[in-house]
Amino acid sequence: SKEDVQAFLKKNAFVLFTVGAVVVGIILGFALRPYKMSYREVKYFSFPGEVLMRMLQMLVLPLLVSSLITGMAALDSKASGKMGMRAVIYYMTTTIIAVFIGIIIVLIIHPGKGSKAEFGKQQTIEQVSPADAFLDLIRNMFPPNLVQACTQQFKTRYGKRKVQVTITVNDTIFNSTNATQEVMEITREEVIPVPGQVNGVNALGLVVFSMCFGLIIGNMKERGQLLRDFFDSLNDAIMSLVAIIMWYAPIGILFLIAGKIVEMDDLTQMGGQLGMYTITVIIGLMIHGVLILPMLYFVITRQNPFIFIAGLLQALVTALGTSSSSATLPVTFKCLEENNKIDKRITRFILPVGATINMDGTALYEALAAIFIAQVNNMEMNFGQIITISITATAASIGAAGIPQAGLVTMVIVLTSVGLPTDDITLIIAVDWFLDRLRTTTNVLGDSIGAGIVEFLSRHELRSKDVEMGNSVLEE
Ligand code: DAS
Repeated sequence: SKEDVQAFLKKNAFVLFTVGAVVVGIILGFALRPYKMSYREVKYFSFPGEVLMRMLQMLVLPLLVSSLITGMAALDSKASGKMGMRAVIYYMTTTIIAVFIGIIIVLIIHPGKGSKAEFGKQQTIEQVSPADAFLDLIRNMFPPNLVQACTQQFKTRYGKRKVQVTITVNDTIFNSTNATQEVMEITREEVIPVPGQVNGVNALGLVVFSMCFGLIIGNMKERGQLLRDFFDSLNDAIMSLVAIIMWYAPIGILFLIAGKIVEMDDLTQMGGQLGMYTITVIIGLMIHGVLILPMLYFVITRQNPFIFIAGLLQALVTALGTSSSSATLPVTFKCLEENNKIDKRITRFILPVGATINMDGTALYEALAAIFIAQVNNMEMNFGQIITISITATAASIGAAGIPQAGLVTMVIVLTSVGLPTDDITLIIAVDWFLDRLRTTTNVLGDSIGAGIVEFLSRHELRSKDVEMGNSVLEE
């Protein structure tokens, strides 16, 4: 019928616009590069993109809280416990697979061959001890002030900054025949507080709180009804806002991508190690996103994974444009619920957690990058060190916030744990903006396929819950 056709066009117009936006953005970006815009001009030019980022981020907080609370409240504790277990097993398995792919690929391709090239801007990066970073992860889970948790993430308090003092001794008095200069280097390390970086929402803290809160009001019988209705209706309202913003998304994505291409560093330094590194990361992410995850989806659900992924296209493109899985969260919800018909009880419960802690792309990237830095420094990593890297890369991906280039910050933990020079992160900064977009896309893909798999595995609980709800409706 006419309505069907209209609905079809409307749905696909979205996808067409969004994919078109990426293409036009890339072309426009390269076309404008010769004009060498100033920093200010680039900022003006990419302003429509900045507005999209802000609109999406604006929704993250109410969406995350309301969806998790309603999601948890809609399930009884036994069902949510089972689903939670499945989700955690999925998250852990896929993250560990991702880490191993990263390690194997970087060992095989060995992009760090040759002598160390100087690409990055030199910059001293704070060192953070893995133990402190781990404690901070736990601290972030329990924000002492919920209002503050909505505005900032707790950042590692203690870091070691190397203070280097170089003293030159002119040794002429004692050794007149050999009037050389002796250079003595005294290096001391002291523990100093690293200034906290304000990072947007402390999603992890809000996730923990909302899950507990949702579980409680779900068990409160009639006394909880008011709260359940409140958050349910809040969630619906926010999702309607998402629908409006999605019409603007292609324009924003176009300018985000074009602006980034205009301002990126020259690609001349991309030859050699850095170029090989970029290719290695792309191959690793492709293996995980195009091969492993779809295969896993197929093996478990026996359904075509690529049809599932086609439904996600808009979310994936938004991830590519924003390089933030939190900012993409609203779009991920829309795609999964509307295109892929995933049960709302699953998406509400699984997606906010996934966007916060499940980052396959980031985990793969951090392990790969750490070994690349070792290769560049001609350091052989032994088996124990590789295991350490896989553990810390997993932890670092859990701790990374779903915001642009968060993975670069948490990489300090991975490097420190095996004694690699943290300053060498600067070697890969030049390409990180680009690789960040790709790993964010992989992160969003991992979360979404997880929702599909957990829904499939939980169909019994969902069905019996439906029956139970149906019964209660009859009784009313
Ligand atoms: N860009 C991040 C994300 O939102 C994570 C990262 O920097 O790796 O998924």
